[in-house]
Amino acid sequence: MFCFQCQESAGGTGCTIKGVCGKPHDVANLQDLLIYVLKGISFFSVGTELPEALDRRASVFIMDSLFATITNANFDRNVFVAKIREALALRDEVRRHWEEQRIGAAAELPDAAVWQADDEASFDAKAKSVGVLATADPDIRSLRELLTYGLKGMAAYTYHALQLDHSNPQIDLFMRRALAATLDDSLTADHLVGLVMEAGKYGVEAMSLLDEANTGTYGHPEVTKVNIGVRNRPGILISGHDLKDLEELLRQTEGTGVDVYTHSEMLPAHYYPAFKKYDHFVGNYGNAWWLQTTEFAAFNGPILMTTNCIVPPKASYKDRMYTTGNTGFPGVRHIPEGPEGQPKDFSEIIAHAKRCEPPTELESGEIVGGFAHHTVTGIADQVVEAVKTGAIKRFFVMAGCDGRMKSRSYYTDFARELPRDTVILTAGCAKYKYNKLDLGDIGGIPRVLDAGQCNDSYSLAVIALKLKEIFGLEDINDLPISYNIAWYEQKAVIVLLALLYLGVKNIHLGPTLPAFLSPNVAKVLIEKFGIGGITTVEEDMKMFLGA
Ligand code: SF4
Ligand code: SF3
Repeated sequence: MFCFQCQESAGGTGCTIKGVCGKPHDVANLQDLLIYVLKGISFFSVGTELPEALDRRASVFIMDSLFATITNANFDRNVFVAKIREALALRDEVRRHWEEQRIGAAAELPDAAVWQADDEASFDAKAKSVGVLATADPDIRSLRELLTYGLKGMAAYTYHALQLDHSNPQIDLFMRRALAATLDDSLTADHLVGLVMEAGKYGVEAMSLLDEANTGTYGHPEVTKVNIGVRNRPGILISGHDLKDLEELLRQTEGTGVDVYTHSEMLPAHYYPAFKKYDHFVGNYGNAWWLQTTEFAAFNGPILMTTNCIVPPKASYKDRMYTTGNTGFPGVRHIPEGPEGQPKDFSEIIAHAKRCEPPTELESGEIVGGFAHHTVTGIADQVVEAVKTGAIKRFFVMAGCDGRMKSRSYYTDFARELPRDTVILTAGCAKYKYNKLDLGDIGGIPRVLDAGQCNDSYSLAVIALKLKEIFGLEDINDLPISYNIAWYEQKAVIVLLALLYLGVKNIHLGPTLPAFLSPNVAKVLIEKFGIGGITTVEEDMKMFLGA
């Protein structure tokens, strides 16, 4: 195996024996093979008129499969074996239409378009040769992977939007075009840089689509105080990012005597008006994903993982853990999709909760959030006034991911050391590094404004664009906003590409720059966009504040 898609890749270069995330080598290879066959499907579908139902099936399959390979989502080899089989059948179905419509001489077909096998042993054998290292040129490899990881993040957004019946065929078509392009050896680095930038454009569209889906279905997030203590009844802990699963779980647990708590990236669900009506939706339990091994043990009740990030479970709670959607882990029970048009059935988890003790309290108090674009633009006058009077000197976008590395304590220290006339704009689980610090407020505006999940990073872009408009600025970079973003998995990659597409410069990424950036590709990003890493809190504070 060779995987370097996330920030925790071994040695800062790539995982080769087993993932630091716990992904076994055979699963890593099968994920590579699945992506390889997706490229084959894409090859035949670019420019081919497909019957509507097949076209839709291909789009959904591609987004679903890309999402399944995101870091910490699915560790189950059986899932990937089944998906590879389905991918091969779908590819050949698409191929038949391509053959019927093809005009001119037969071109040489790439191996991803023709390779065939049916048995697992052949899958495992082939999987070893189709991964990242199959591209020899380090810069082309770097750009192909940067593009692919951006697509994985984009697929996560479109997948969530689709759960709420929102889709955009243009985004789906771009995904196929981009995947097919990674098979084309005639494309130069410049071509691929162009596609990477285009991915940023479609990334903005995908985030906007999801924002529309979420706010259209559940209302605009509101400023909300979220309880972080517990009650004395059995509970279910729901983690990941899928709001549709949460909605269904809340409905099915109503009146059962079982409470529902959010964990990690599900925290922002409390900000939506649609979920406030449930009395048994108690609060948020614990912190960011990587602390789940202790927090899930203490929860005492069942845990439902709806998306990334799963840490290989400890025996102390493995039998209380459930996966659903695109997540999976061997030996952990999986809640399947409901029958056509019907909701998923969570009765097994609810019955399980009733047999469990209430959660052990980890902490008490409240945290505040709900500062998505609708809320912040609603108080824009107040914010603008605070900027004009100098009460707010600068905003710091500190969105993104949290992670295990000790070096991430930088973000807690950075938040703490920021001058009191600065405001942090955040989204994603990165917030857990500072959302329980008492950083105060500026004239009633909290110094940490949490817009929501990493999926809601779009809000931060909308806020920046709105401020640019109000201040009558030509360039988004003239705003008093600095970007000090923490990344871990591939949704952060598409957020980064989206920000670059919107013209944001001088973004700092940490705790380390991606291992998948070759020195030349990193150089382009540094020279063209001023991308940088982080150093020490002291040095970076001077750099950002020009002191
Ligand atoms: Fe390693 Fe990250 Fe890949 Fe897991 S996802 S195998 S930790 S690079
Ligand atoms: Fe976190 Fe996994 Fe990225 Fe959604 S839960 S931000 S890491």
